[in-house]
Amino acid sequence: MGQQGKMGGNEEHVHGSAEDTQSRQEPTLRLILVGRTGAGKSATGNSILGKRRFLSRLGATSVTRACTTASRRWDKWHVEVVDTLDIFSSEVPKTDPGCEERGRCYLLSAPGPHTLLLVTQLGRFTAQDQQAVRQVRDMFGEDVLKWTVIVFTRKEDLAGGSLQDYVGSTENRALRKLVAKCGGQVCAFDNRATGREQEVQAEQLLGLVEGLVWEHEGAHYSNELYELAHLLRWAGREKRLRRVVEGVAARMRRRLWGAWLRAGLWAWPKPLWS
Ligand SMILES: Nc1nc2c(ncn2[C@@H]2O[C@H](COP(=O)(O)OP(=O)(O)O)[C@@H](O)[C@H]2O)c(=O)[nH]1
Ligand SMILES: [Mg+2]
Repeated sequence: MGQQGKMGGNEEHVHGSAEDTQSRQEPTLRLILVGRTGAGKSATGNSILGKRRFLSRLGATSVTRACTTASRRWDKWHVEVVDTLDIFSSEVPKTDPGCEERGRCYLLSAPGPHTLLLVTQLGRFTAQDQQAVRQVRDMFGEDVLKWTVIVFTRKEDLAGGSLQDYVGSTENRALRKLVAKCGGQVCAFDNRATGREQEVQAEQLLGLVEGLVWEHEGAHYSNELYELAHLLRWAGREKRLRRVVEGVAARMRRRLWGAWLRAGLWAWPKPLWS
């Protein structure tokens, strides 16, 4: 179950550039880019930051080699963005067999994200996207969707039309259900945009995120693994990572067993008592 944690950016970050924010006193917004490979996560991250910090490239394979963070200032906020690699596809047992990368993602976003940005391509919400959503829920918890904004890339395909109209009239049932679960929080990016147009898009999204923070009374998302990371904040780097990785692995095993059990019961030919 997800819980609410207190807002604040003073958590010690153990990996990557976020470590440097340990003594930061200014209010922080932590965002994680999630979604299928090729949806435009890294490109969206760059648009939010207004500079190329994440590697984004056309192609079926993920070009982000490890979860990384980069930051910017916006209004009074220090905004930290975590870009993720291929940890939300059906291939994840092969790409992250020991859950190390998922553990790193937890530590990079500790003590918990203010918003998850679920990136998908406009007009192409596919089975792979649905798989990514399942992985996100398995990794973080069911109610993380209350902390999620759906970001549609290739906004240019709207050709001036309204995103709300598109979302309201889509015949893709899975997408409609997801939008409802995310409380209707949607946003669109043309990641080819530059200059003022790029900044306006980023500000629209950050405004949405700020709205979510107020809605959650300043709380960021948290669960037992973020709490574990917080408890171990003074432990050594390796020990903290190892314990969180073990926690993620145990959580994923529990989810898998649950799914098998449910599938087994559905597949049962007739009631046991008949
Ligand atoms: N035309 C267009 N291409 C985009 C947009 N967003 C991403 N792309 C392209 O989609 C491809 C995959 O993007 P990338 O950021 O690497 O996806 P990731 O795997 O989710 O990180 C790249 O070639 C991007 O240039 C967009 O808004 N418009
Ligand atoms: Mg990427």
